[in-house]
Amino acid sequence: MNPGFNEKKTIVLFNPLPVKHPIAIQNKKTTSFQVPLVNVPLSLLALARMVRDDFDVRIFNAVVDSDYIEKIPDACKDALCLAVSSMTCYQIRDGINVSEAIKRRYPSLPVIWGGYHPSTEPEQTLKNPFIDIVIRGQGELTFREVVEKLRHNAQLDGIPGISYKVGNNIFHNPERRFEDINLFPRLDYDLIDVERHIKGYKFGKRCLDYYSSQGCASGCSFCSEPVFCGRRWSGLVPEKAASELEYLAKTYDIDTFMIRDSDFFLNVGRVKKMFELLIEKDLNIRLTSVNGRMDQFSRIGDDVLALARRAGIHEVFIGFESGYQDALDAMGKRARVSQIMKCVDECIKHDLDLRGSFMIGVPGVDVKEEVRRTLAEIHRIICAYRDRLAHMDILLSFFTPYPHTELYETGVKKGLKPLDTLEDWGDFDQFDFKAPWLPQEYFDIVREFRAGMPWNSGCEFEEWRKFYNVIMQRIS
Ligand code: B12
Ligand code: SF4
Repeated sequence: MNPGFNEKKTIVLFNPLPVKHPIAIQNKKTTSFQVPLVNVPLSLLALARMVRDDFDVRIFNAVVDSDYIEKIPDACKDALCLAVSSMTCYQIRDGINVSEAIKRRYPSLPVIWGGYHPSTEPEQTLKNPFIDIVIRGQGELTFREVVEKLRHNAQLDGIPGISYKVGNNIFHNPERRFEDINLFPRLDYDLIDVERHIKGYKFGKRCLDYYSSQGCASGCSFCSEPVFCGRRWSGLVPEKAASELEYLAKTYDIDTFMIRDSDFFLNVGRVKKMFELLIEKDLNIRLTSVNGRMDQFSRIGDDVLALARRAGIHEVFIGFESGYQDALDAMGKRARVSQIMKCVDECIKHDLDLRGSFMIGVPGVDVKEEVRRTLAEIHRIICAYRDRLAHMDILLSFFTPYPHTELYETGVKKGLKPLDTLEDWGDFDQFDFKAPWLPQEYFDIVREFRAGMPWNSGCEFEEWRKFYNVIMQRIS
């Protein structure tokens, strides 16, 4: 039965499962081992806020809705569209499976994809027979316009920021301007079952995801962010961010927020004001995983960091990436190895926990030096935190290619097999990607080193020191 004139059409939004790896699923952790897999589907909430007044929005998040395979087809009956969000990971495979099931059952239901992967690979994405429309980049305004057109059965030409298929022909409309996120309404967390999205994290029991800015102004050559947002960035004004945090903390009894920005500290004036407001509000909340760039963080200044700590910032997340300057340069980090310990010293001085990430296997650099110096740098950080190991952790991963990044192209020249289809990307296991230029011996050493790090193995500092010396002897 078709909905009546005044009845709202249903829009089904789906966030597929990010990881398939058995360890991750078992522990409900991501590949980083420390970060819980349960995440608020912020991407979908960002879209939902634009359409919820006029449509009946149904959100499925695979990490919490374990029955999504059965429930989504029922929700799609008489719906206006199915919209899927995907990063470059197992989400693609899971998203394809669900899109296929829906298309087989409702062949005329439009299936829309958005997020980092489709945005950076729209053509390949649309070659998949079960996907009709790709929304590229920031989704809010584009999604709103697309569903309006679908509701009125109108043509999609003229909507900036989309790629779409008519028969076998793929069309790419011009790019859409990256909007100021202050123009959008606040996220409606009540569209999801918030209780099921609250996780324990570090010292907090009720941790919720939140973001206060979108995009990143840097141009690191391994990262999708510059391809996705063209180095643009937009941040909520401090008053808005502080009042949203206050609202969420009070409404859902939240003690910790996991901050999902890509470049939180970019505008120092903004964060200073936000910290002052949070101090004034005295919310007794912790902000964790707050992302900072090492070049900027190492120079940000004691006054800002002291304010940050008073405002509730308990942990910063810094992408150090490498202890080898050649690798940092190849990654376009615009940072110096010496800034790593500067950041560490700042964190210790201001009682900020540290979560740092490093990667091994950058194409085009001397592998032995890369491994040796990076492991040594990690050891240096561990030594600095030796009496307070619970206050730091390091995510050590392997270089993984992402579509249309500079280092993907370098990788292909160095023997990486090109990933030519959406399915190739979806089935590409990034859990521990061993690049063809990374010798097995070093790959194994890095994995052993990672498993032996104190927070992964449970060892004490002295034990760690001995283990580290043995590993380093094998490299020199
Ligand atoms: C939270 C998060 C996660 C969560 C899962 C999030 C989820 N969707 O379920 C976890 C921690 C599981 C995760 C995992 C990974 N992540 Co992650 N993650 C993030 C993070 C920090 C925030 C995402 C977010 O919610 N942003 C806020 C929302 C509002 O923004 P958005 O997602 O971009 O959505 C907007 C648009 O993209 C678009 N949009 C998005 N979806 C859709 C869908 C439709 C239909 C439409 C129309 C529009 C649309 O509209 C939205 C509003 O403007 C981002 C960085 C960032 N700041 O975005 C990285 C990021 C997305 N992750 C990234 C990566 C690489 C990963 C990993 C693959 C890393 C790895 N190798 O381990 C893993 C994958 C799984 C694994 N192996 O563990 C990359 C993405 C690169 C890429 N090409 O996909 C990012 C950009 C970080 C980075 N700079 O490298 N991640
Ligand atoms: S690695 Fe971090 S700083 Fe560099 S472009 Fe990506 S999000 Fe921005």
